[in-house]
Amino acid sequence: MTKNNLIKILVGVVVVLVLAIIIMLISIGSGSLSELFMLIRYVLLQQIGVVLVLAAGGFYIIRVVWRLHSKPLAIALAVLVLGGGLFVWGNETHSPHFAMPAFMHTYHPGDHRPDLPLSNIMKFFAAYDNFEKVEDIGRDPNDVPPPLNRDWSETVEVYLETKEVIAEVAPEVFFNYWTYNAQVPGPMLRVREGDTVNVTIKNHESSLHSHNVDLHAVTGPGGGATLSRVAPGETKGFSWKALNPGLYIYHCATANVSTHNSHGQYGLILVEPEEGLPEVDKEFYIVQGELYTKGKTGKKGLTVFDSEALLDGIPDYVTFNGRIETNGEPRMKASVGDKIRIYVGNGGVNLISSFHPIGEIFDLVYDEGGIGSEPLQNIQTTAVLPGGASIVEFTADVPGSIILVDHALARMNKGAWAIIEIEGEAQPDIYAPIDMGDGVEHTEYGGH
Ligand SMILES: [Cu+2]
Repeated sequence: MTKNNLIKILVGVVVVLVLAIIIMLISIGSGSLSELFMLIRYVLLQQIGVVLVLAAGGFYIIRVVWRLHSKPLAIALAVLVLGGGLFVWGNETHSPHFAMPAFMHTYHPGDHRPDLPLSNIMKFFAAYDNFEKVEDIGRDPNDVPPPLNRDWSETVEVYLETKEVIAEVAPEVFFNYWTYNAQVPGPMLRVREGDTVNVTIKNHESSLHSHNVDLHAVTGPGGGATLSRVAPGETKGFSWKALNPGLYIYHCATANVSTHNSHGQYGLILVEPEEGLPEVDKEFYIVQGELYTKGKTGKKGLTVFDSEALLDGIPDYVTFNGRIETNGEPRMKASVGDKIRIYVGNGGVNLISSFHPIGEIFDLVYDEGGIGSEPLQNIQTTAVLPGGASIVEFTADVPGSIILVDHALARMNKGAWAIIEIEGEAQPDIYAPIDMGDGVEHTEYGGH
């Protein structure tokens, strides 16, 4: 084989690859071609890079053997490649079906693996035009239903639509979220102890997967999951009675459960006690969640779900309400003197949240969302367990920003924070700089 022939082969491989990509993009539809190219250009560049490296490596080996006319060297190289291949192959567990990633084995009940079959990835690109592109996936933390203020039981209708959408985790970082009602978390639900709740769940026609709902407030098998599994386009309903007051997570419980949850399928339901909760000035709704994506945190374009990172419990993003809070206008606002209540949940699936308000103290914590127990008082940080919740309350005493965080603080870098802006008069008897007489205003108190 001459040098020219090898170069021709190399060029041929690249041309075929580029043509295949162009044909794939055209088959998806010209309307979304540029948008899709923008989303997957980093992945394409990476794949082209891999092909170039393999082709150049092959060229190098053949060239060396060709030049030296040495049979023993050719045999040694072949043995090296074969031995290396066996070493890698022998140390991996092997996929029972053709899936991404290929080398993974797990023990989920029913043998439902957390990864996605390669055929689903093909289906995803073929159905790309059908997915709703959601402008803002992060549910507004102000989106809290008002207190019920009634002393009788009712039948409450709840409507959930499961929908797979595309939205930004952070600027220019896109993810294929699976949602309830096209936002993360799903809507906050509010019923009263003793109410009968009729849940209607519809799976949008554009979904590629079945979904369902398991509400931790439900007394009954699967928390509703056994009665609510819906295939794409299907609608089902079930009825349950709210026996226990408290704040509860709901989430998708379709196998593989951890895969569905870590695509964004979770929310909170508050079952008010018969007598209601004490009145406050502001109520907010926050659910912490984790996203597992291929590549490093902040990799731009369409990021693909990473089931190995899920099993290892190392998310690339830890979010308060589905996406990274931008550095723009804070979405939560209150005034000095306001009594604030936050309904906090943890959609998981792996991390325990150490929920903490920087620059405040929780006056009350309904630990683990347990209404009926005596609330804890004067708490700095409270644990919010995966599949668990907490109700925290405090009075905003001074103006300024309160940053809510998961105090496992490395997670702030992955997005686990949100700001409540407190407006109002300064309260120097509570918090003030000290005049050191040097004309410099000393405002650096350090830490929190
Ligand atoms: Cu689901």
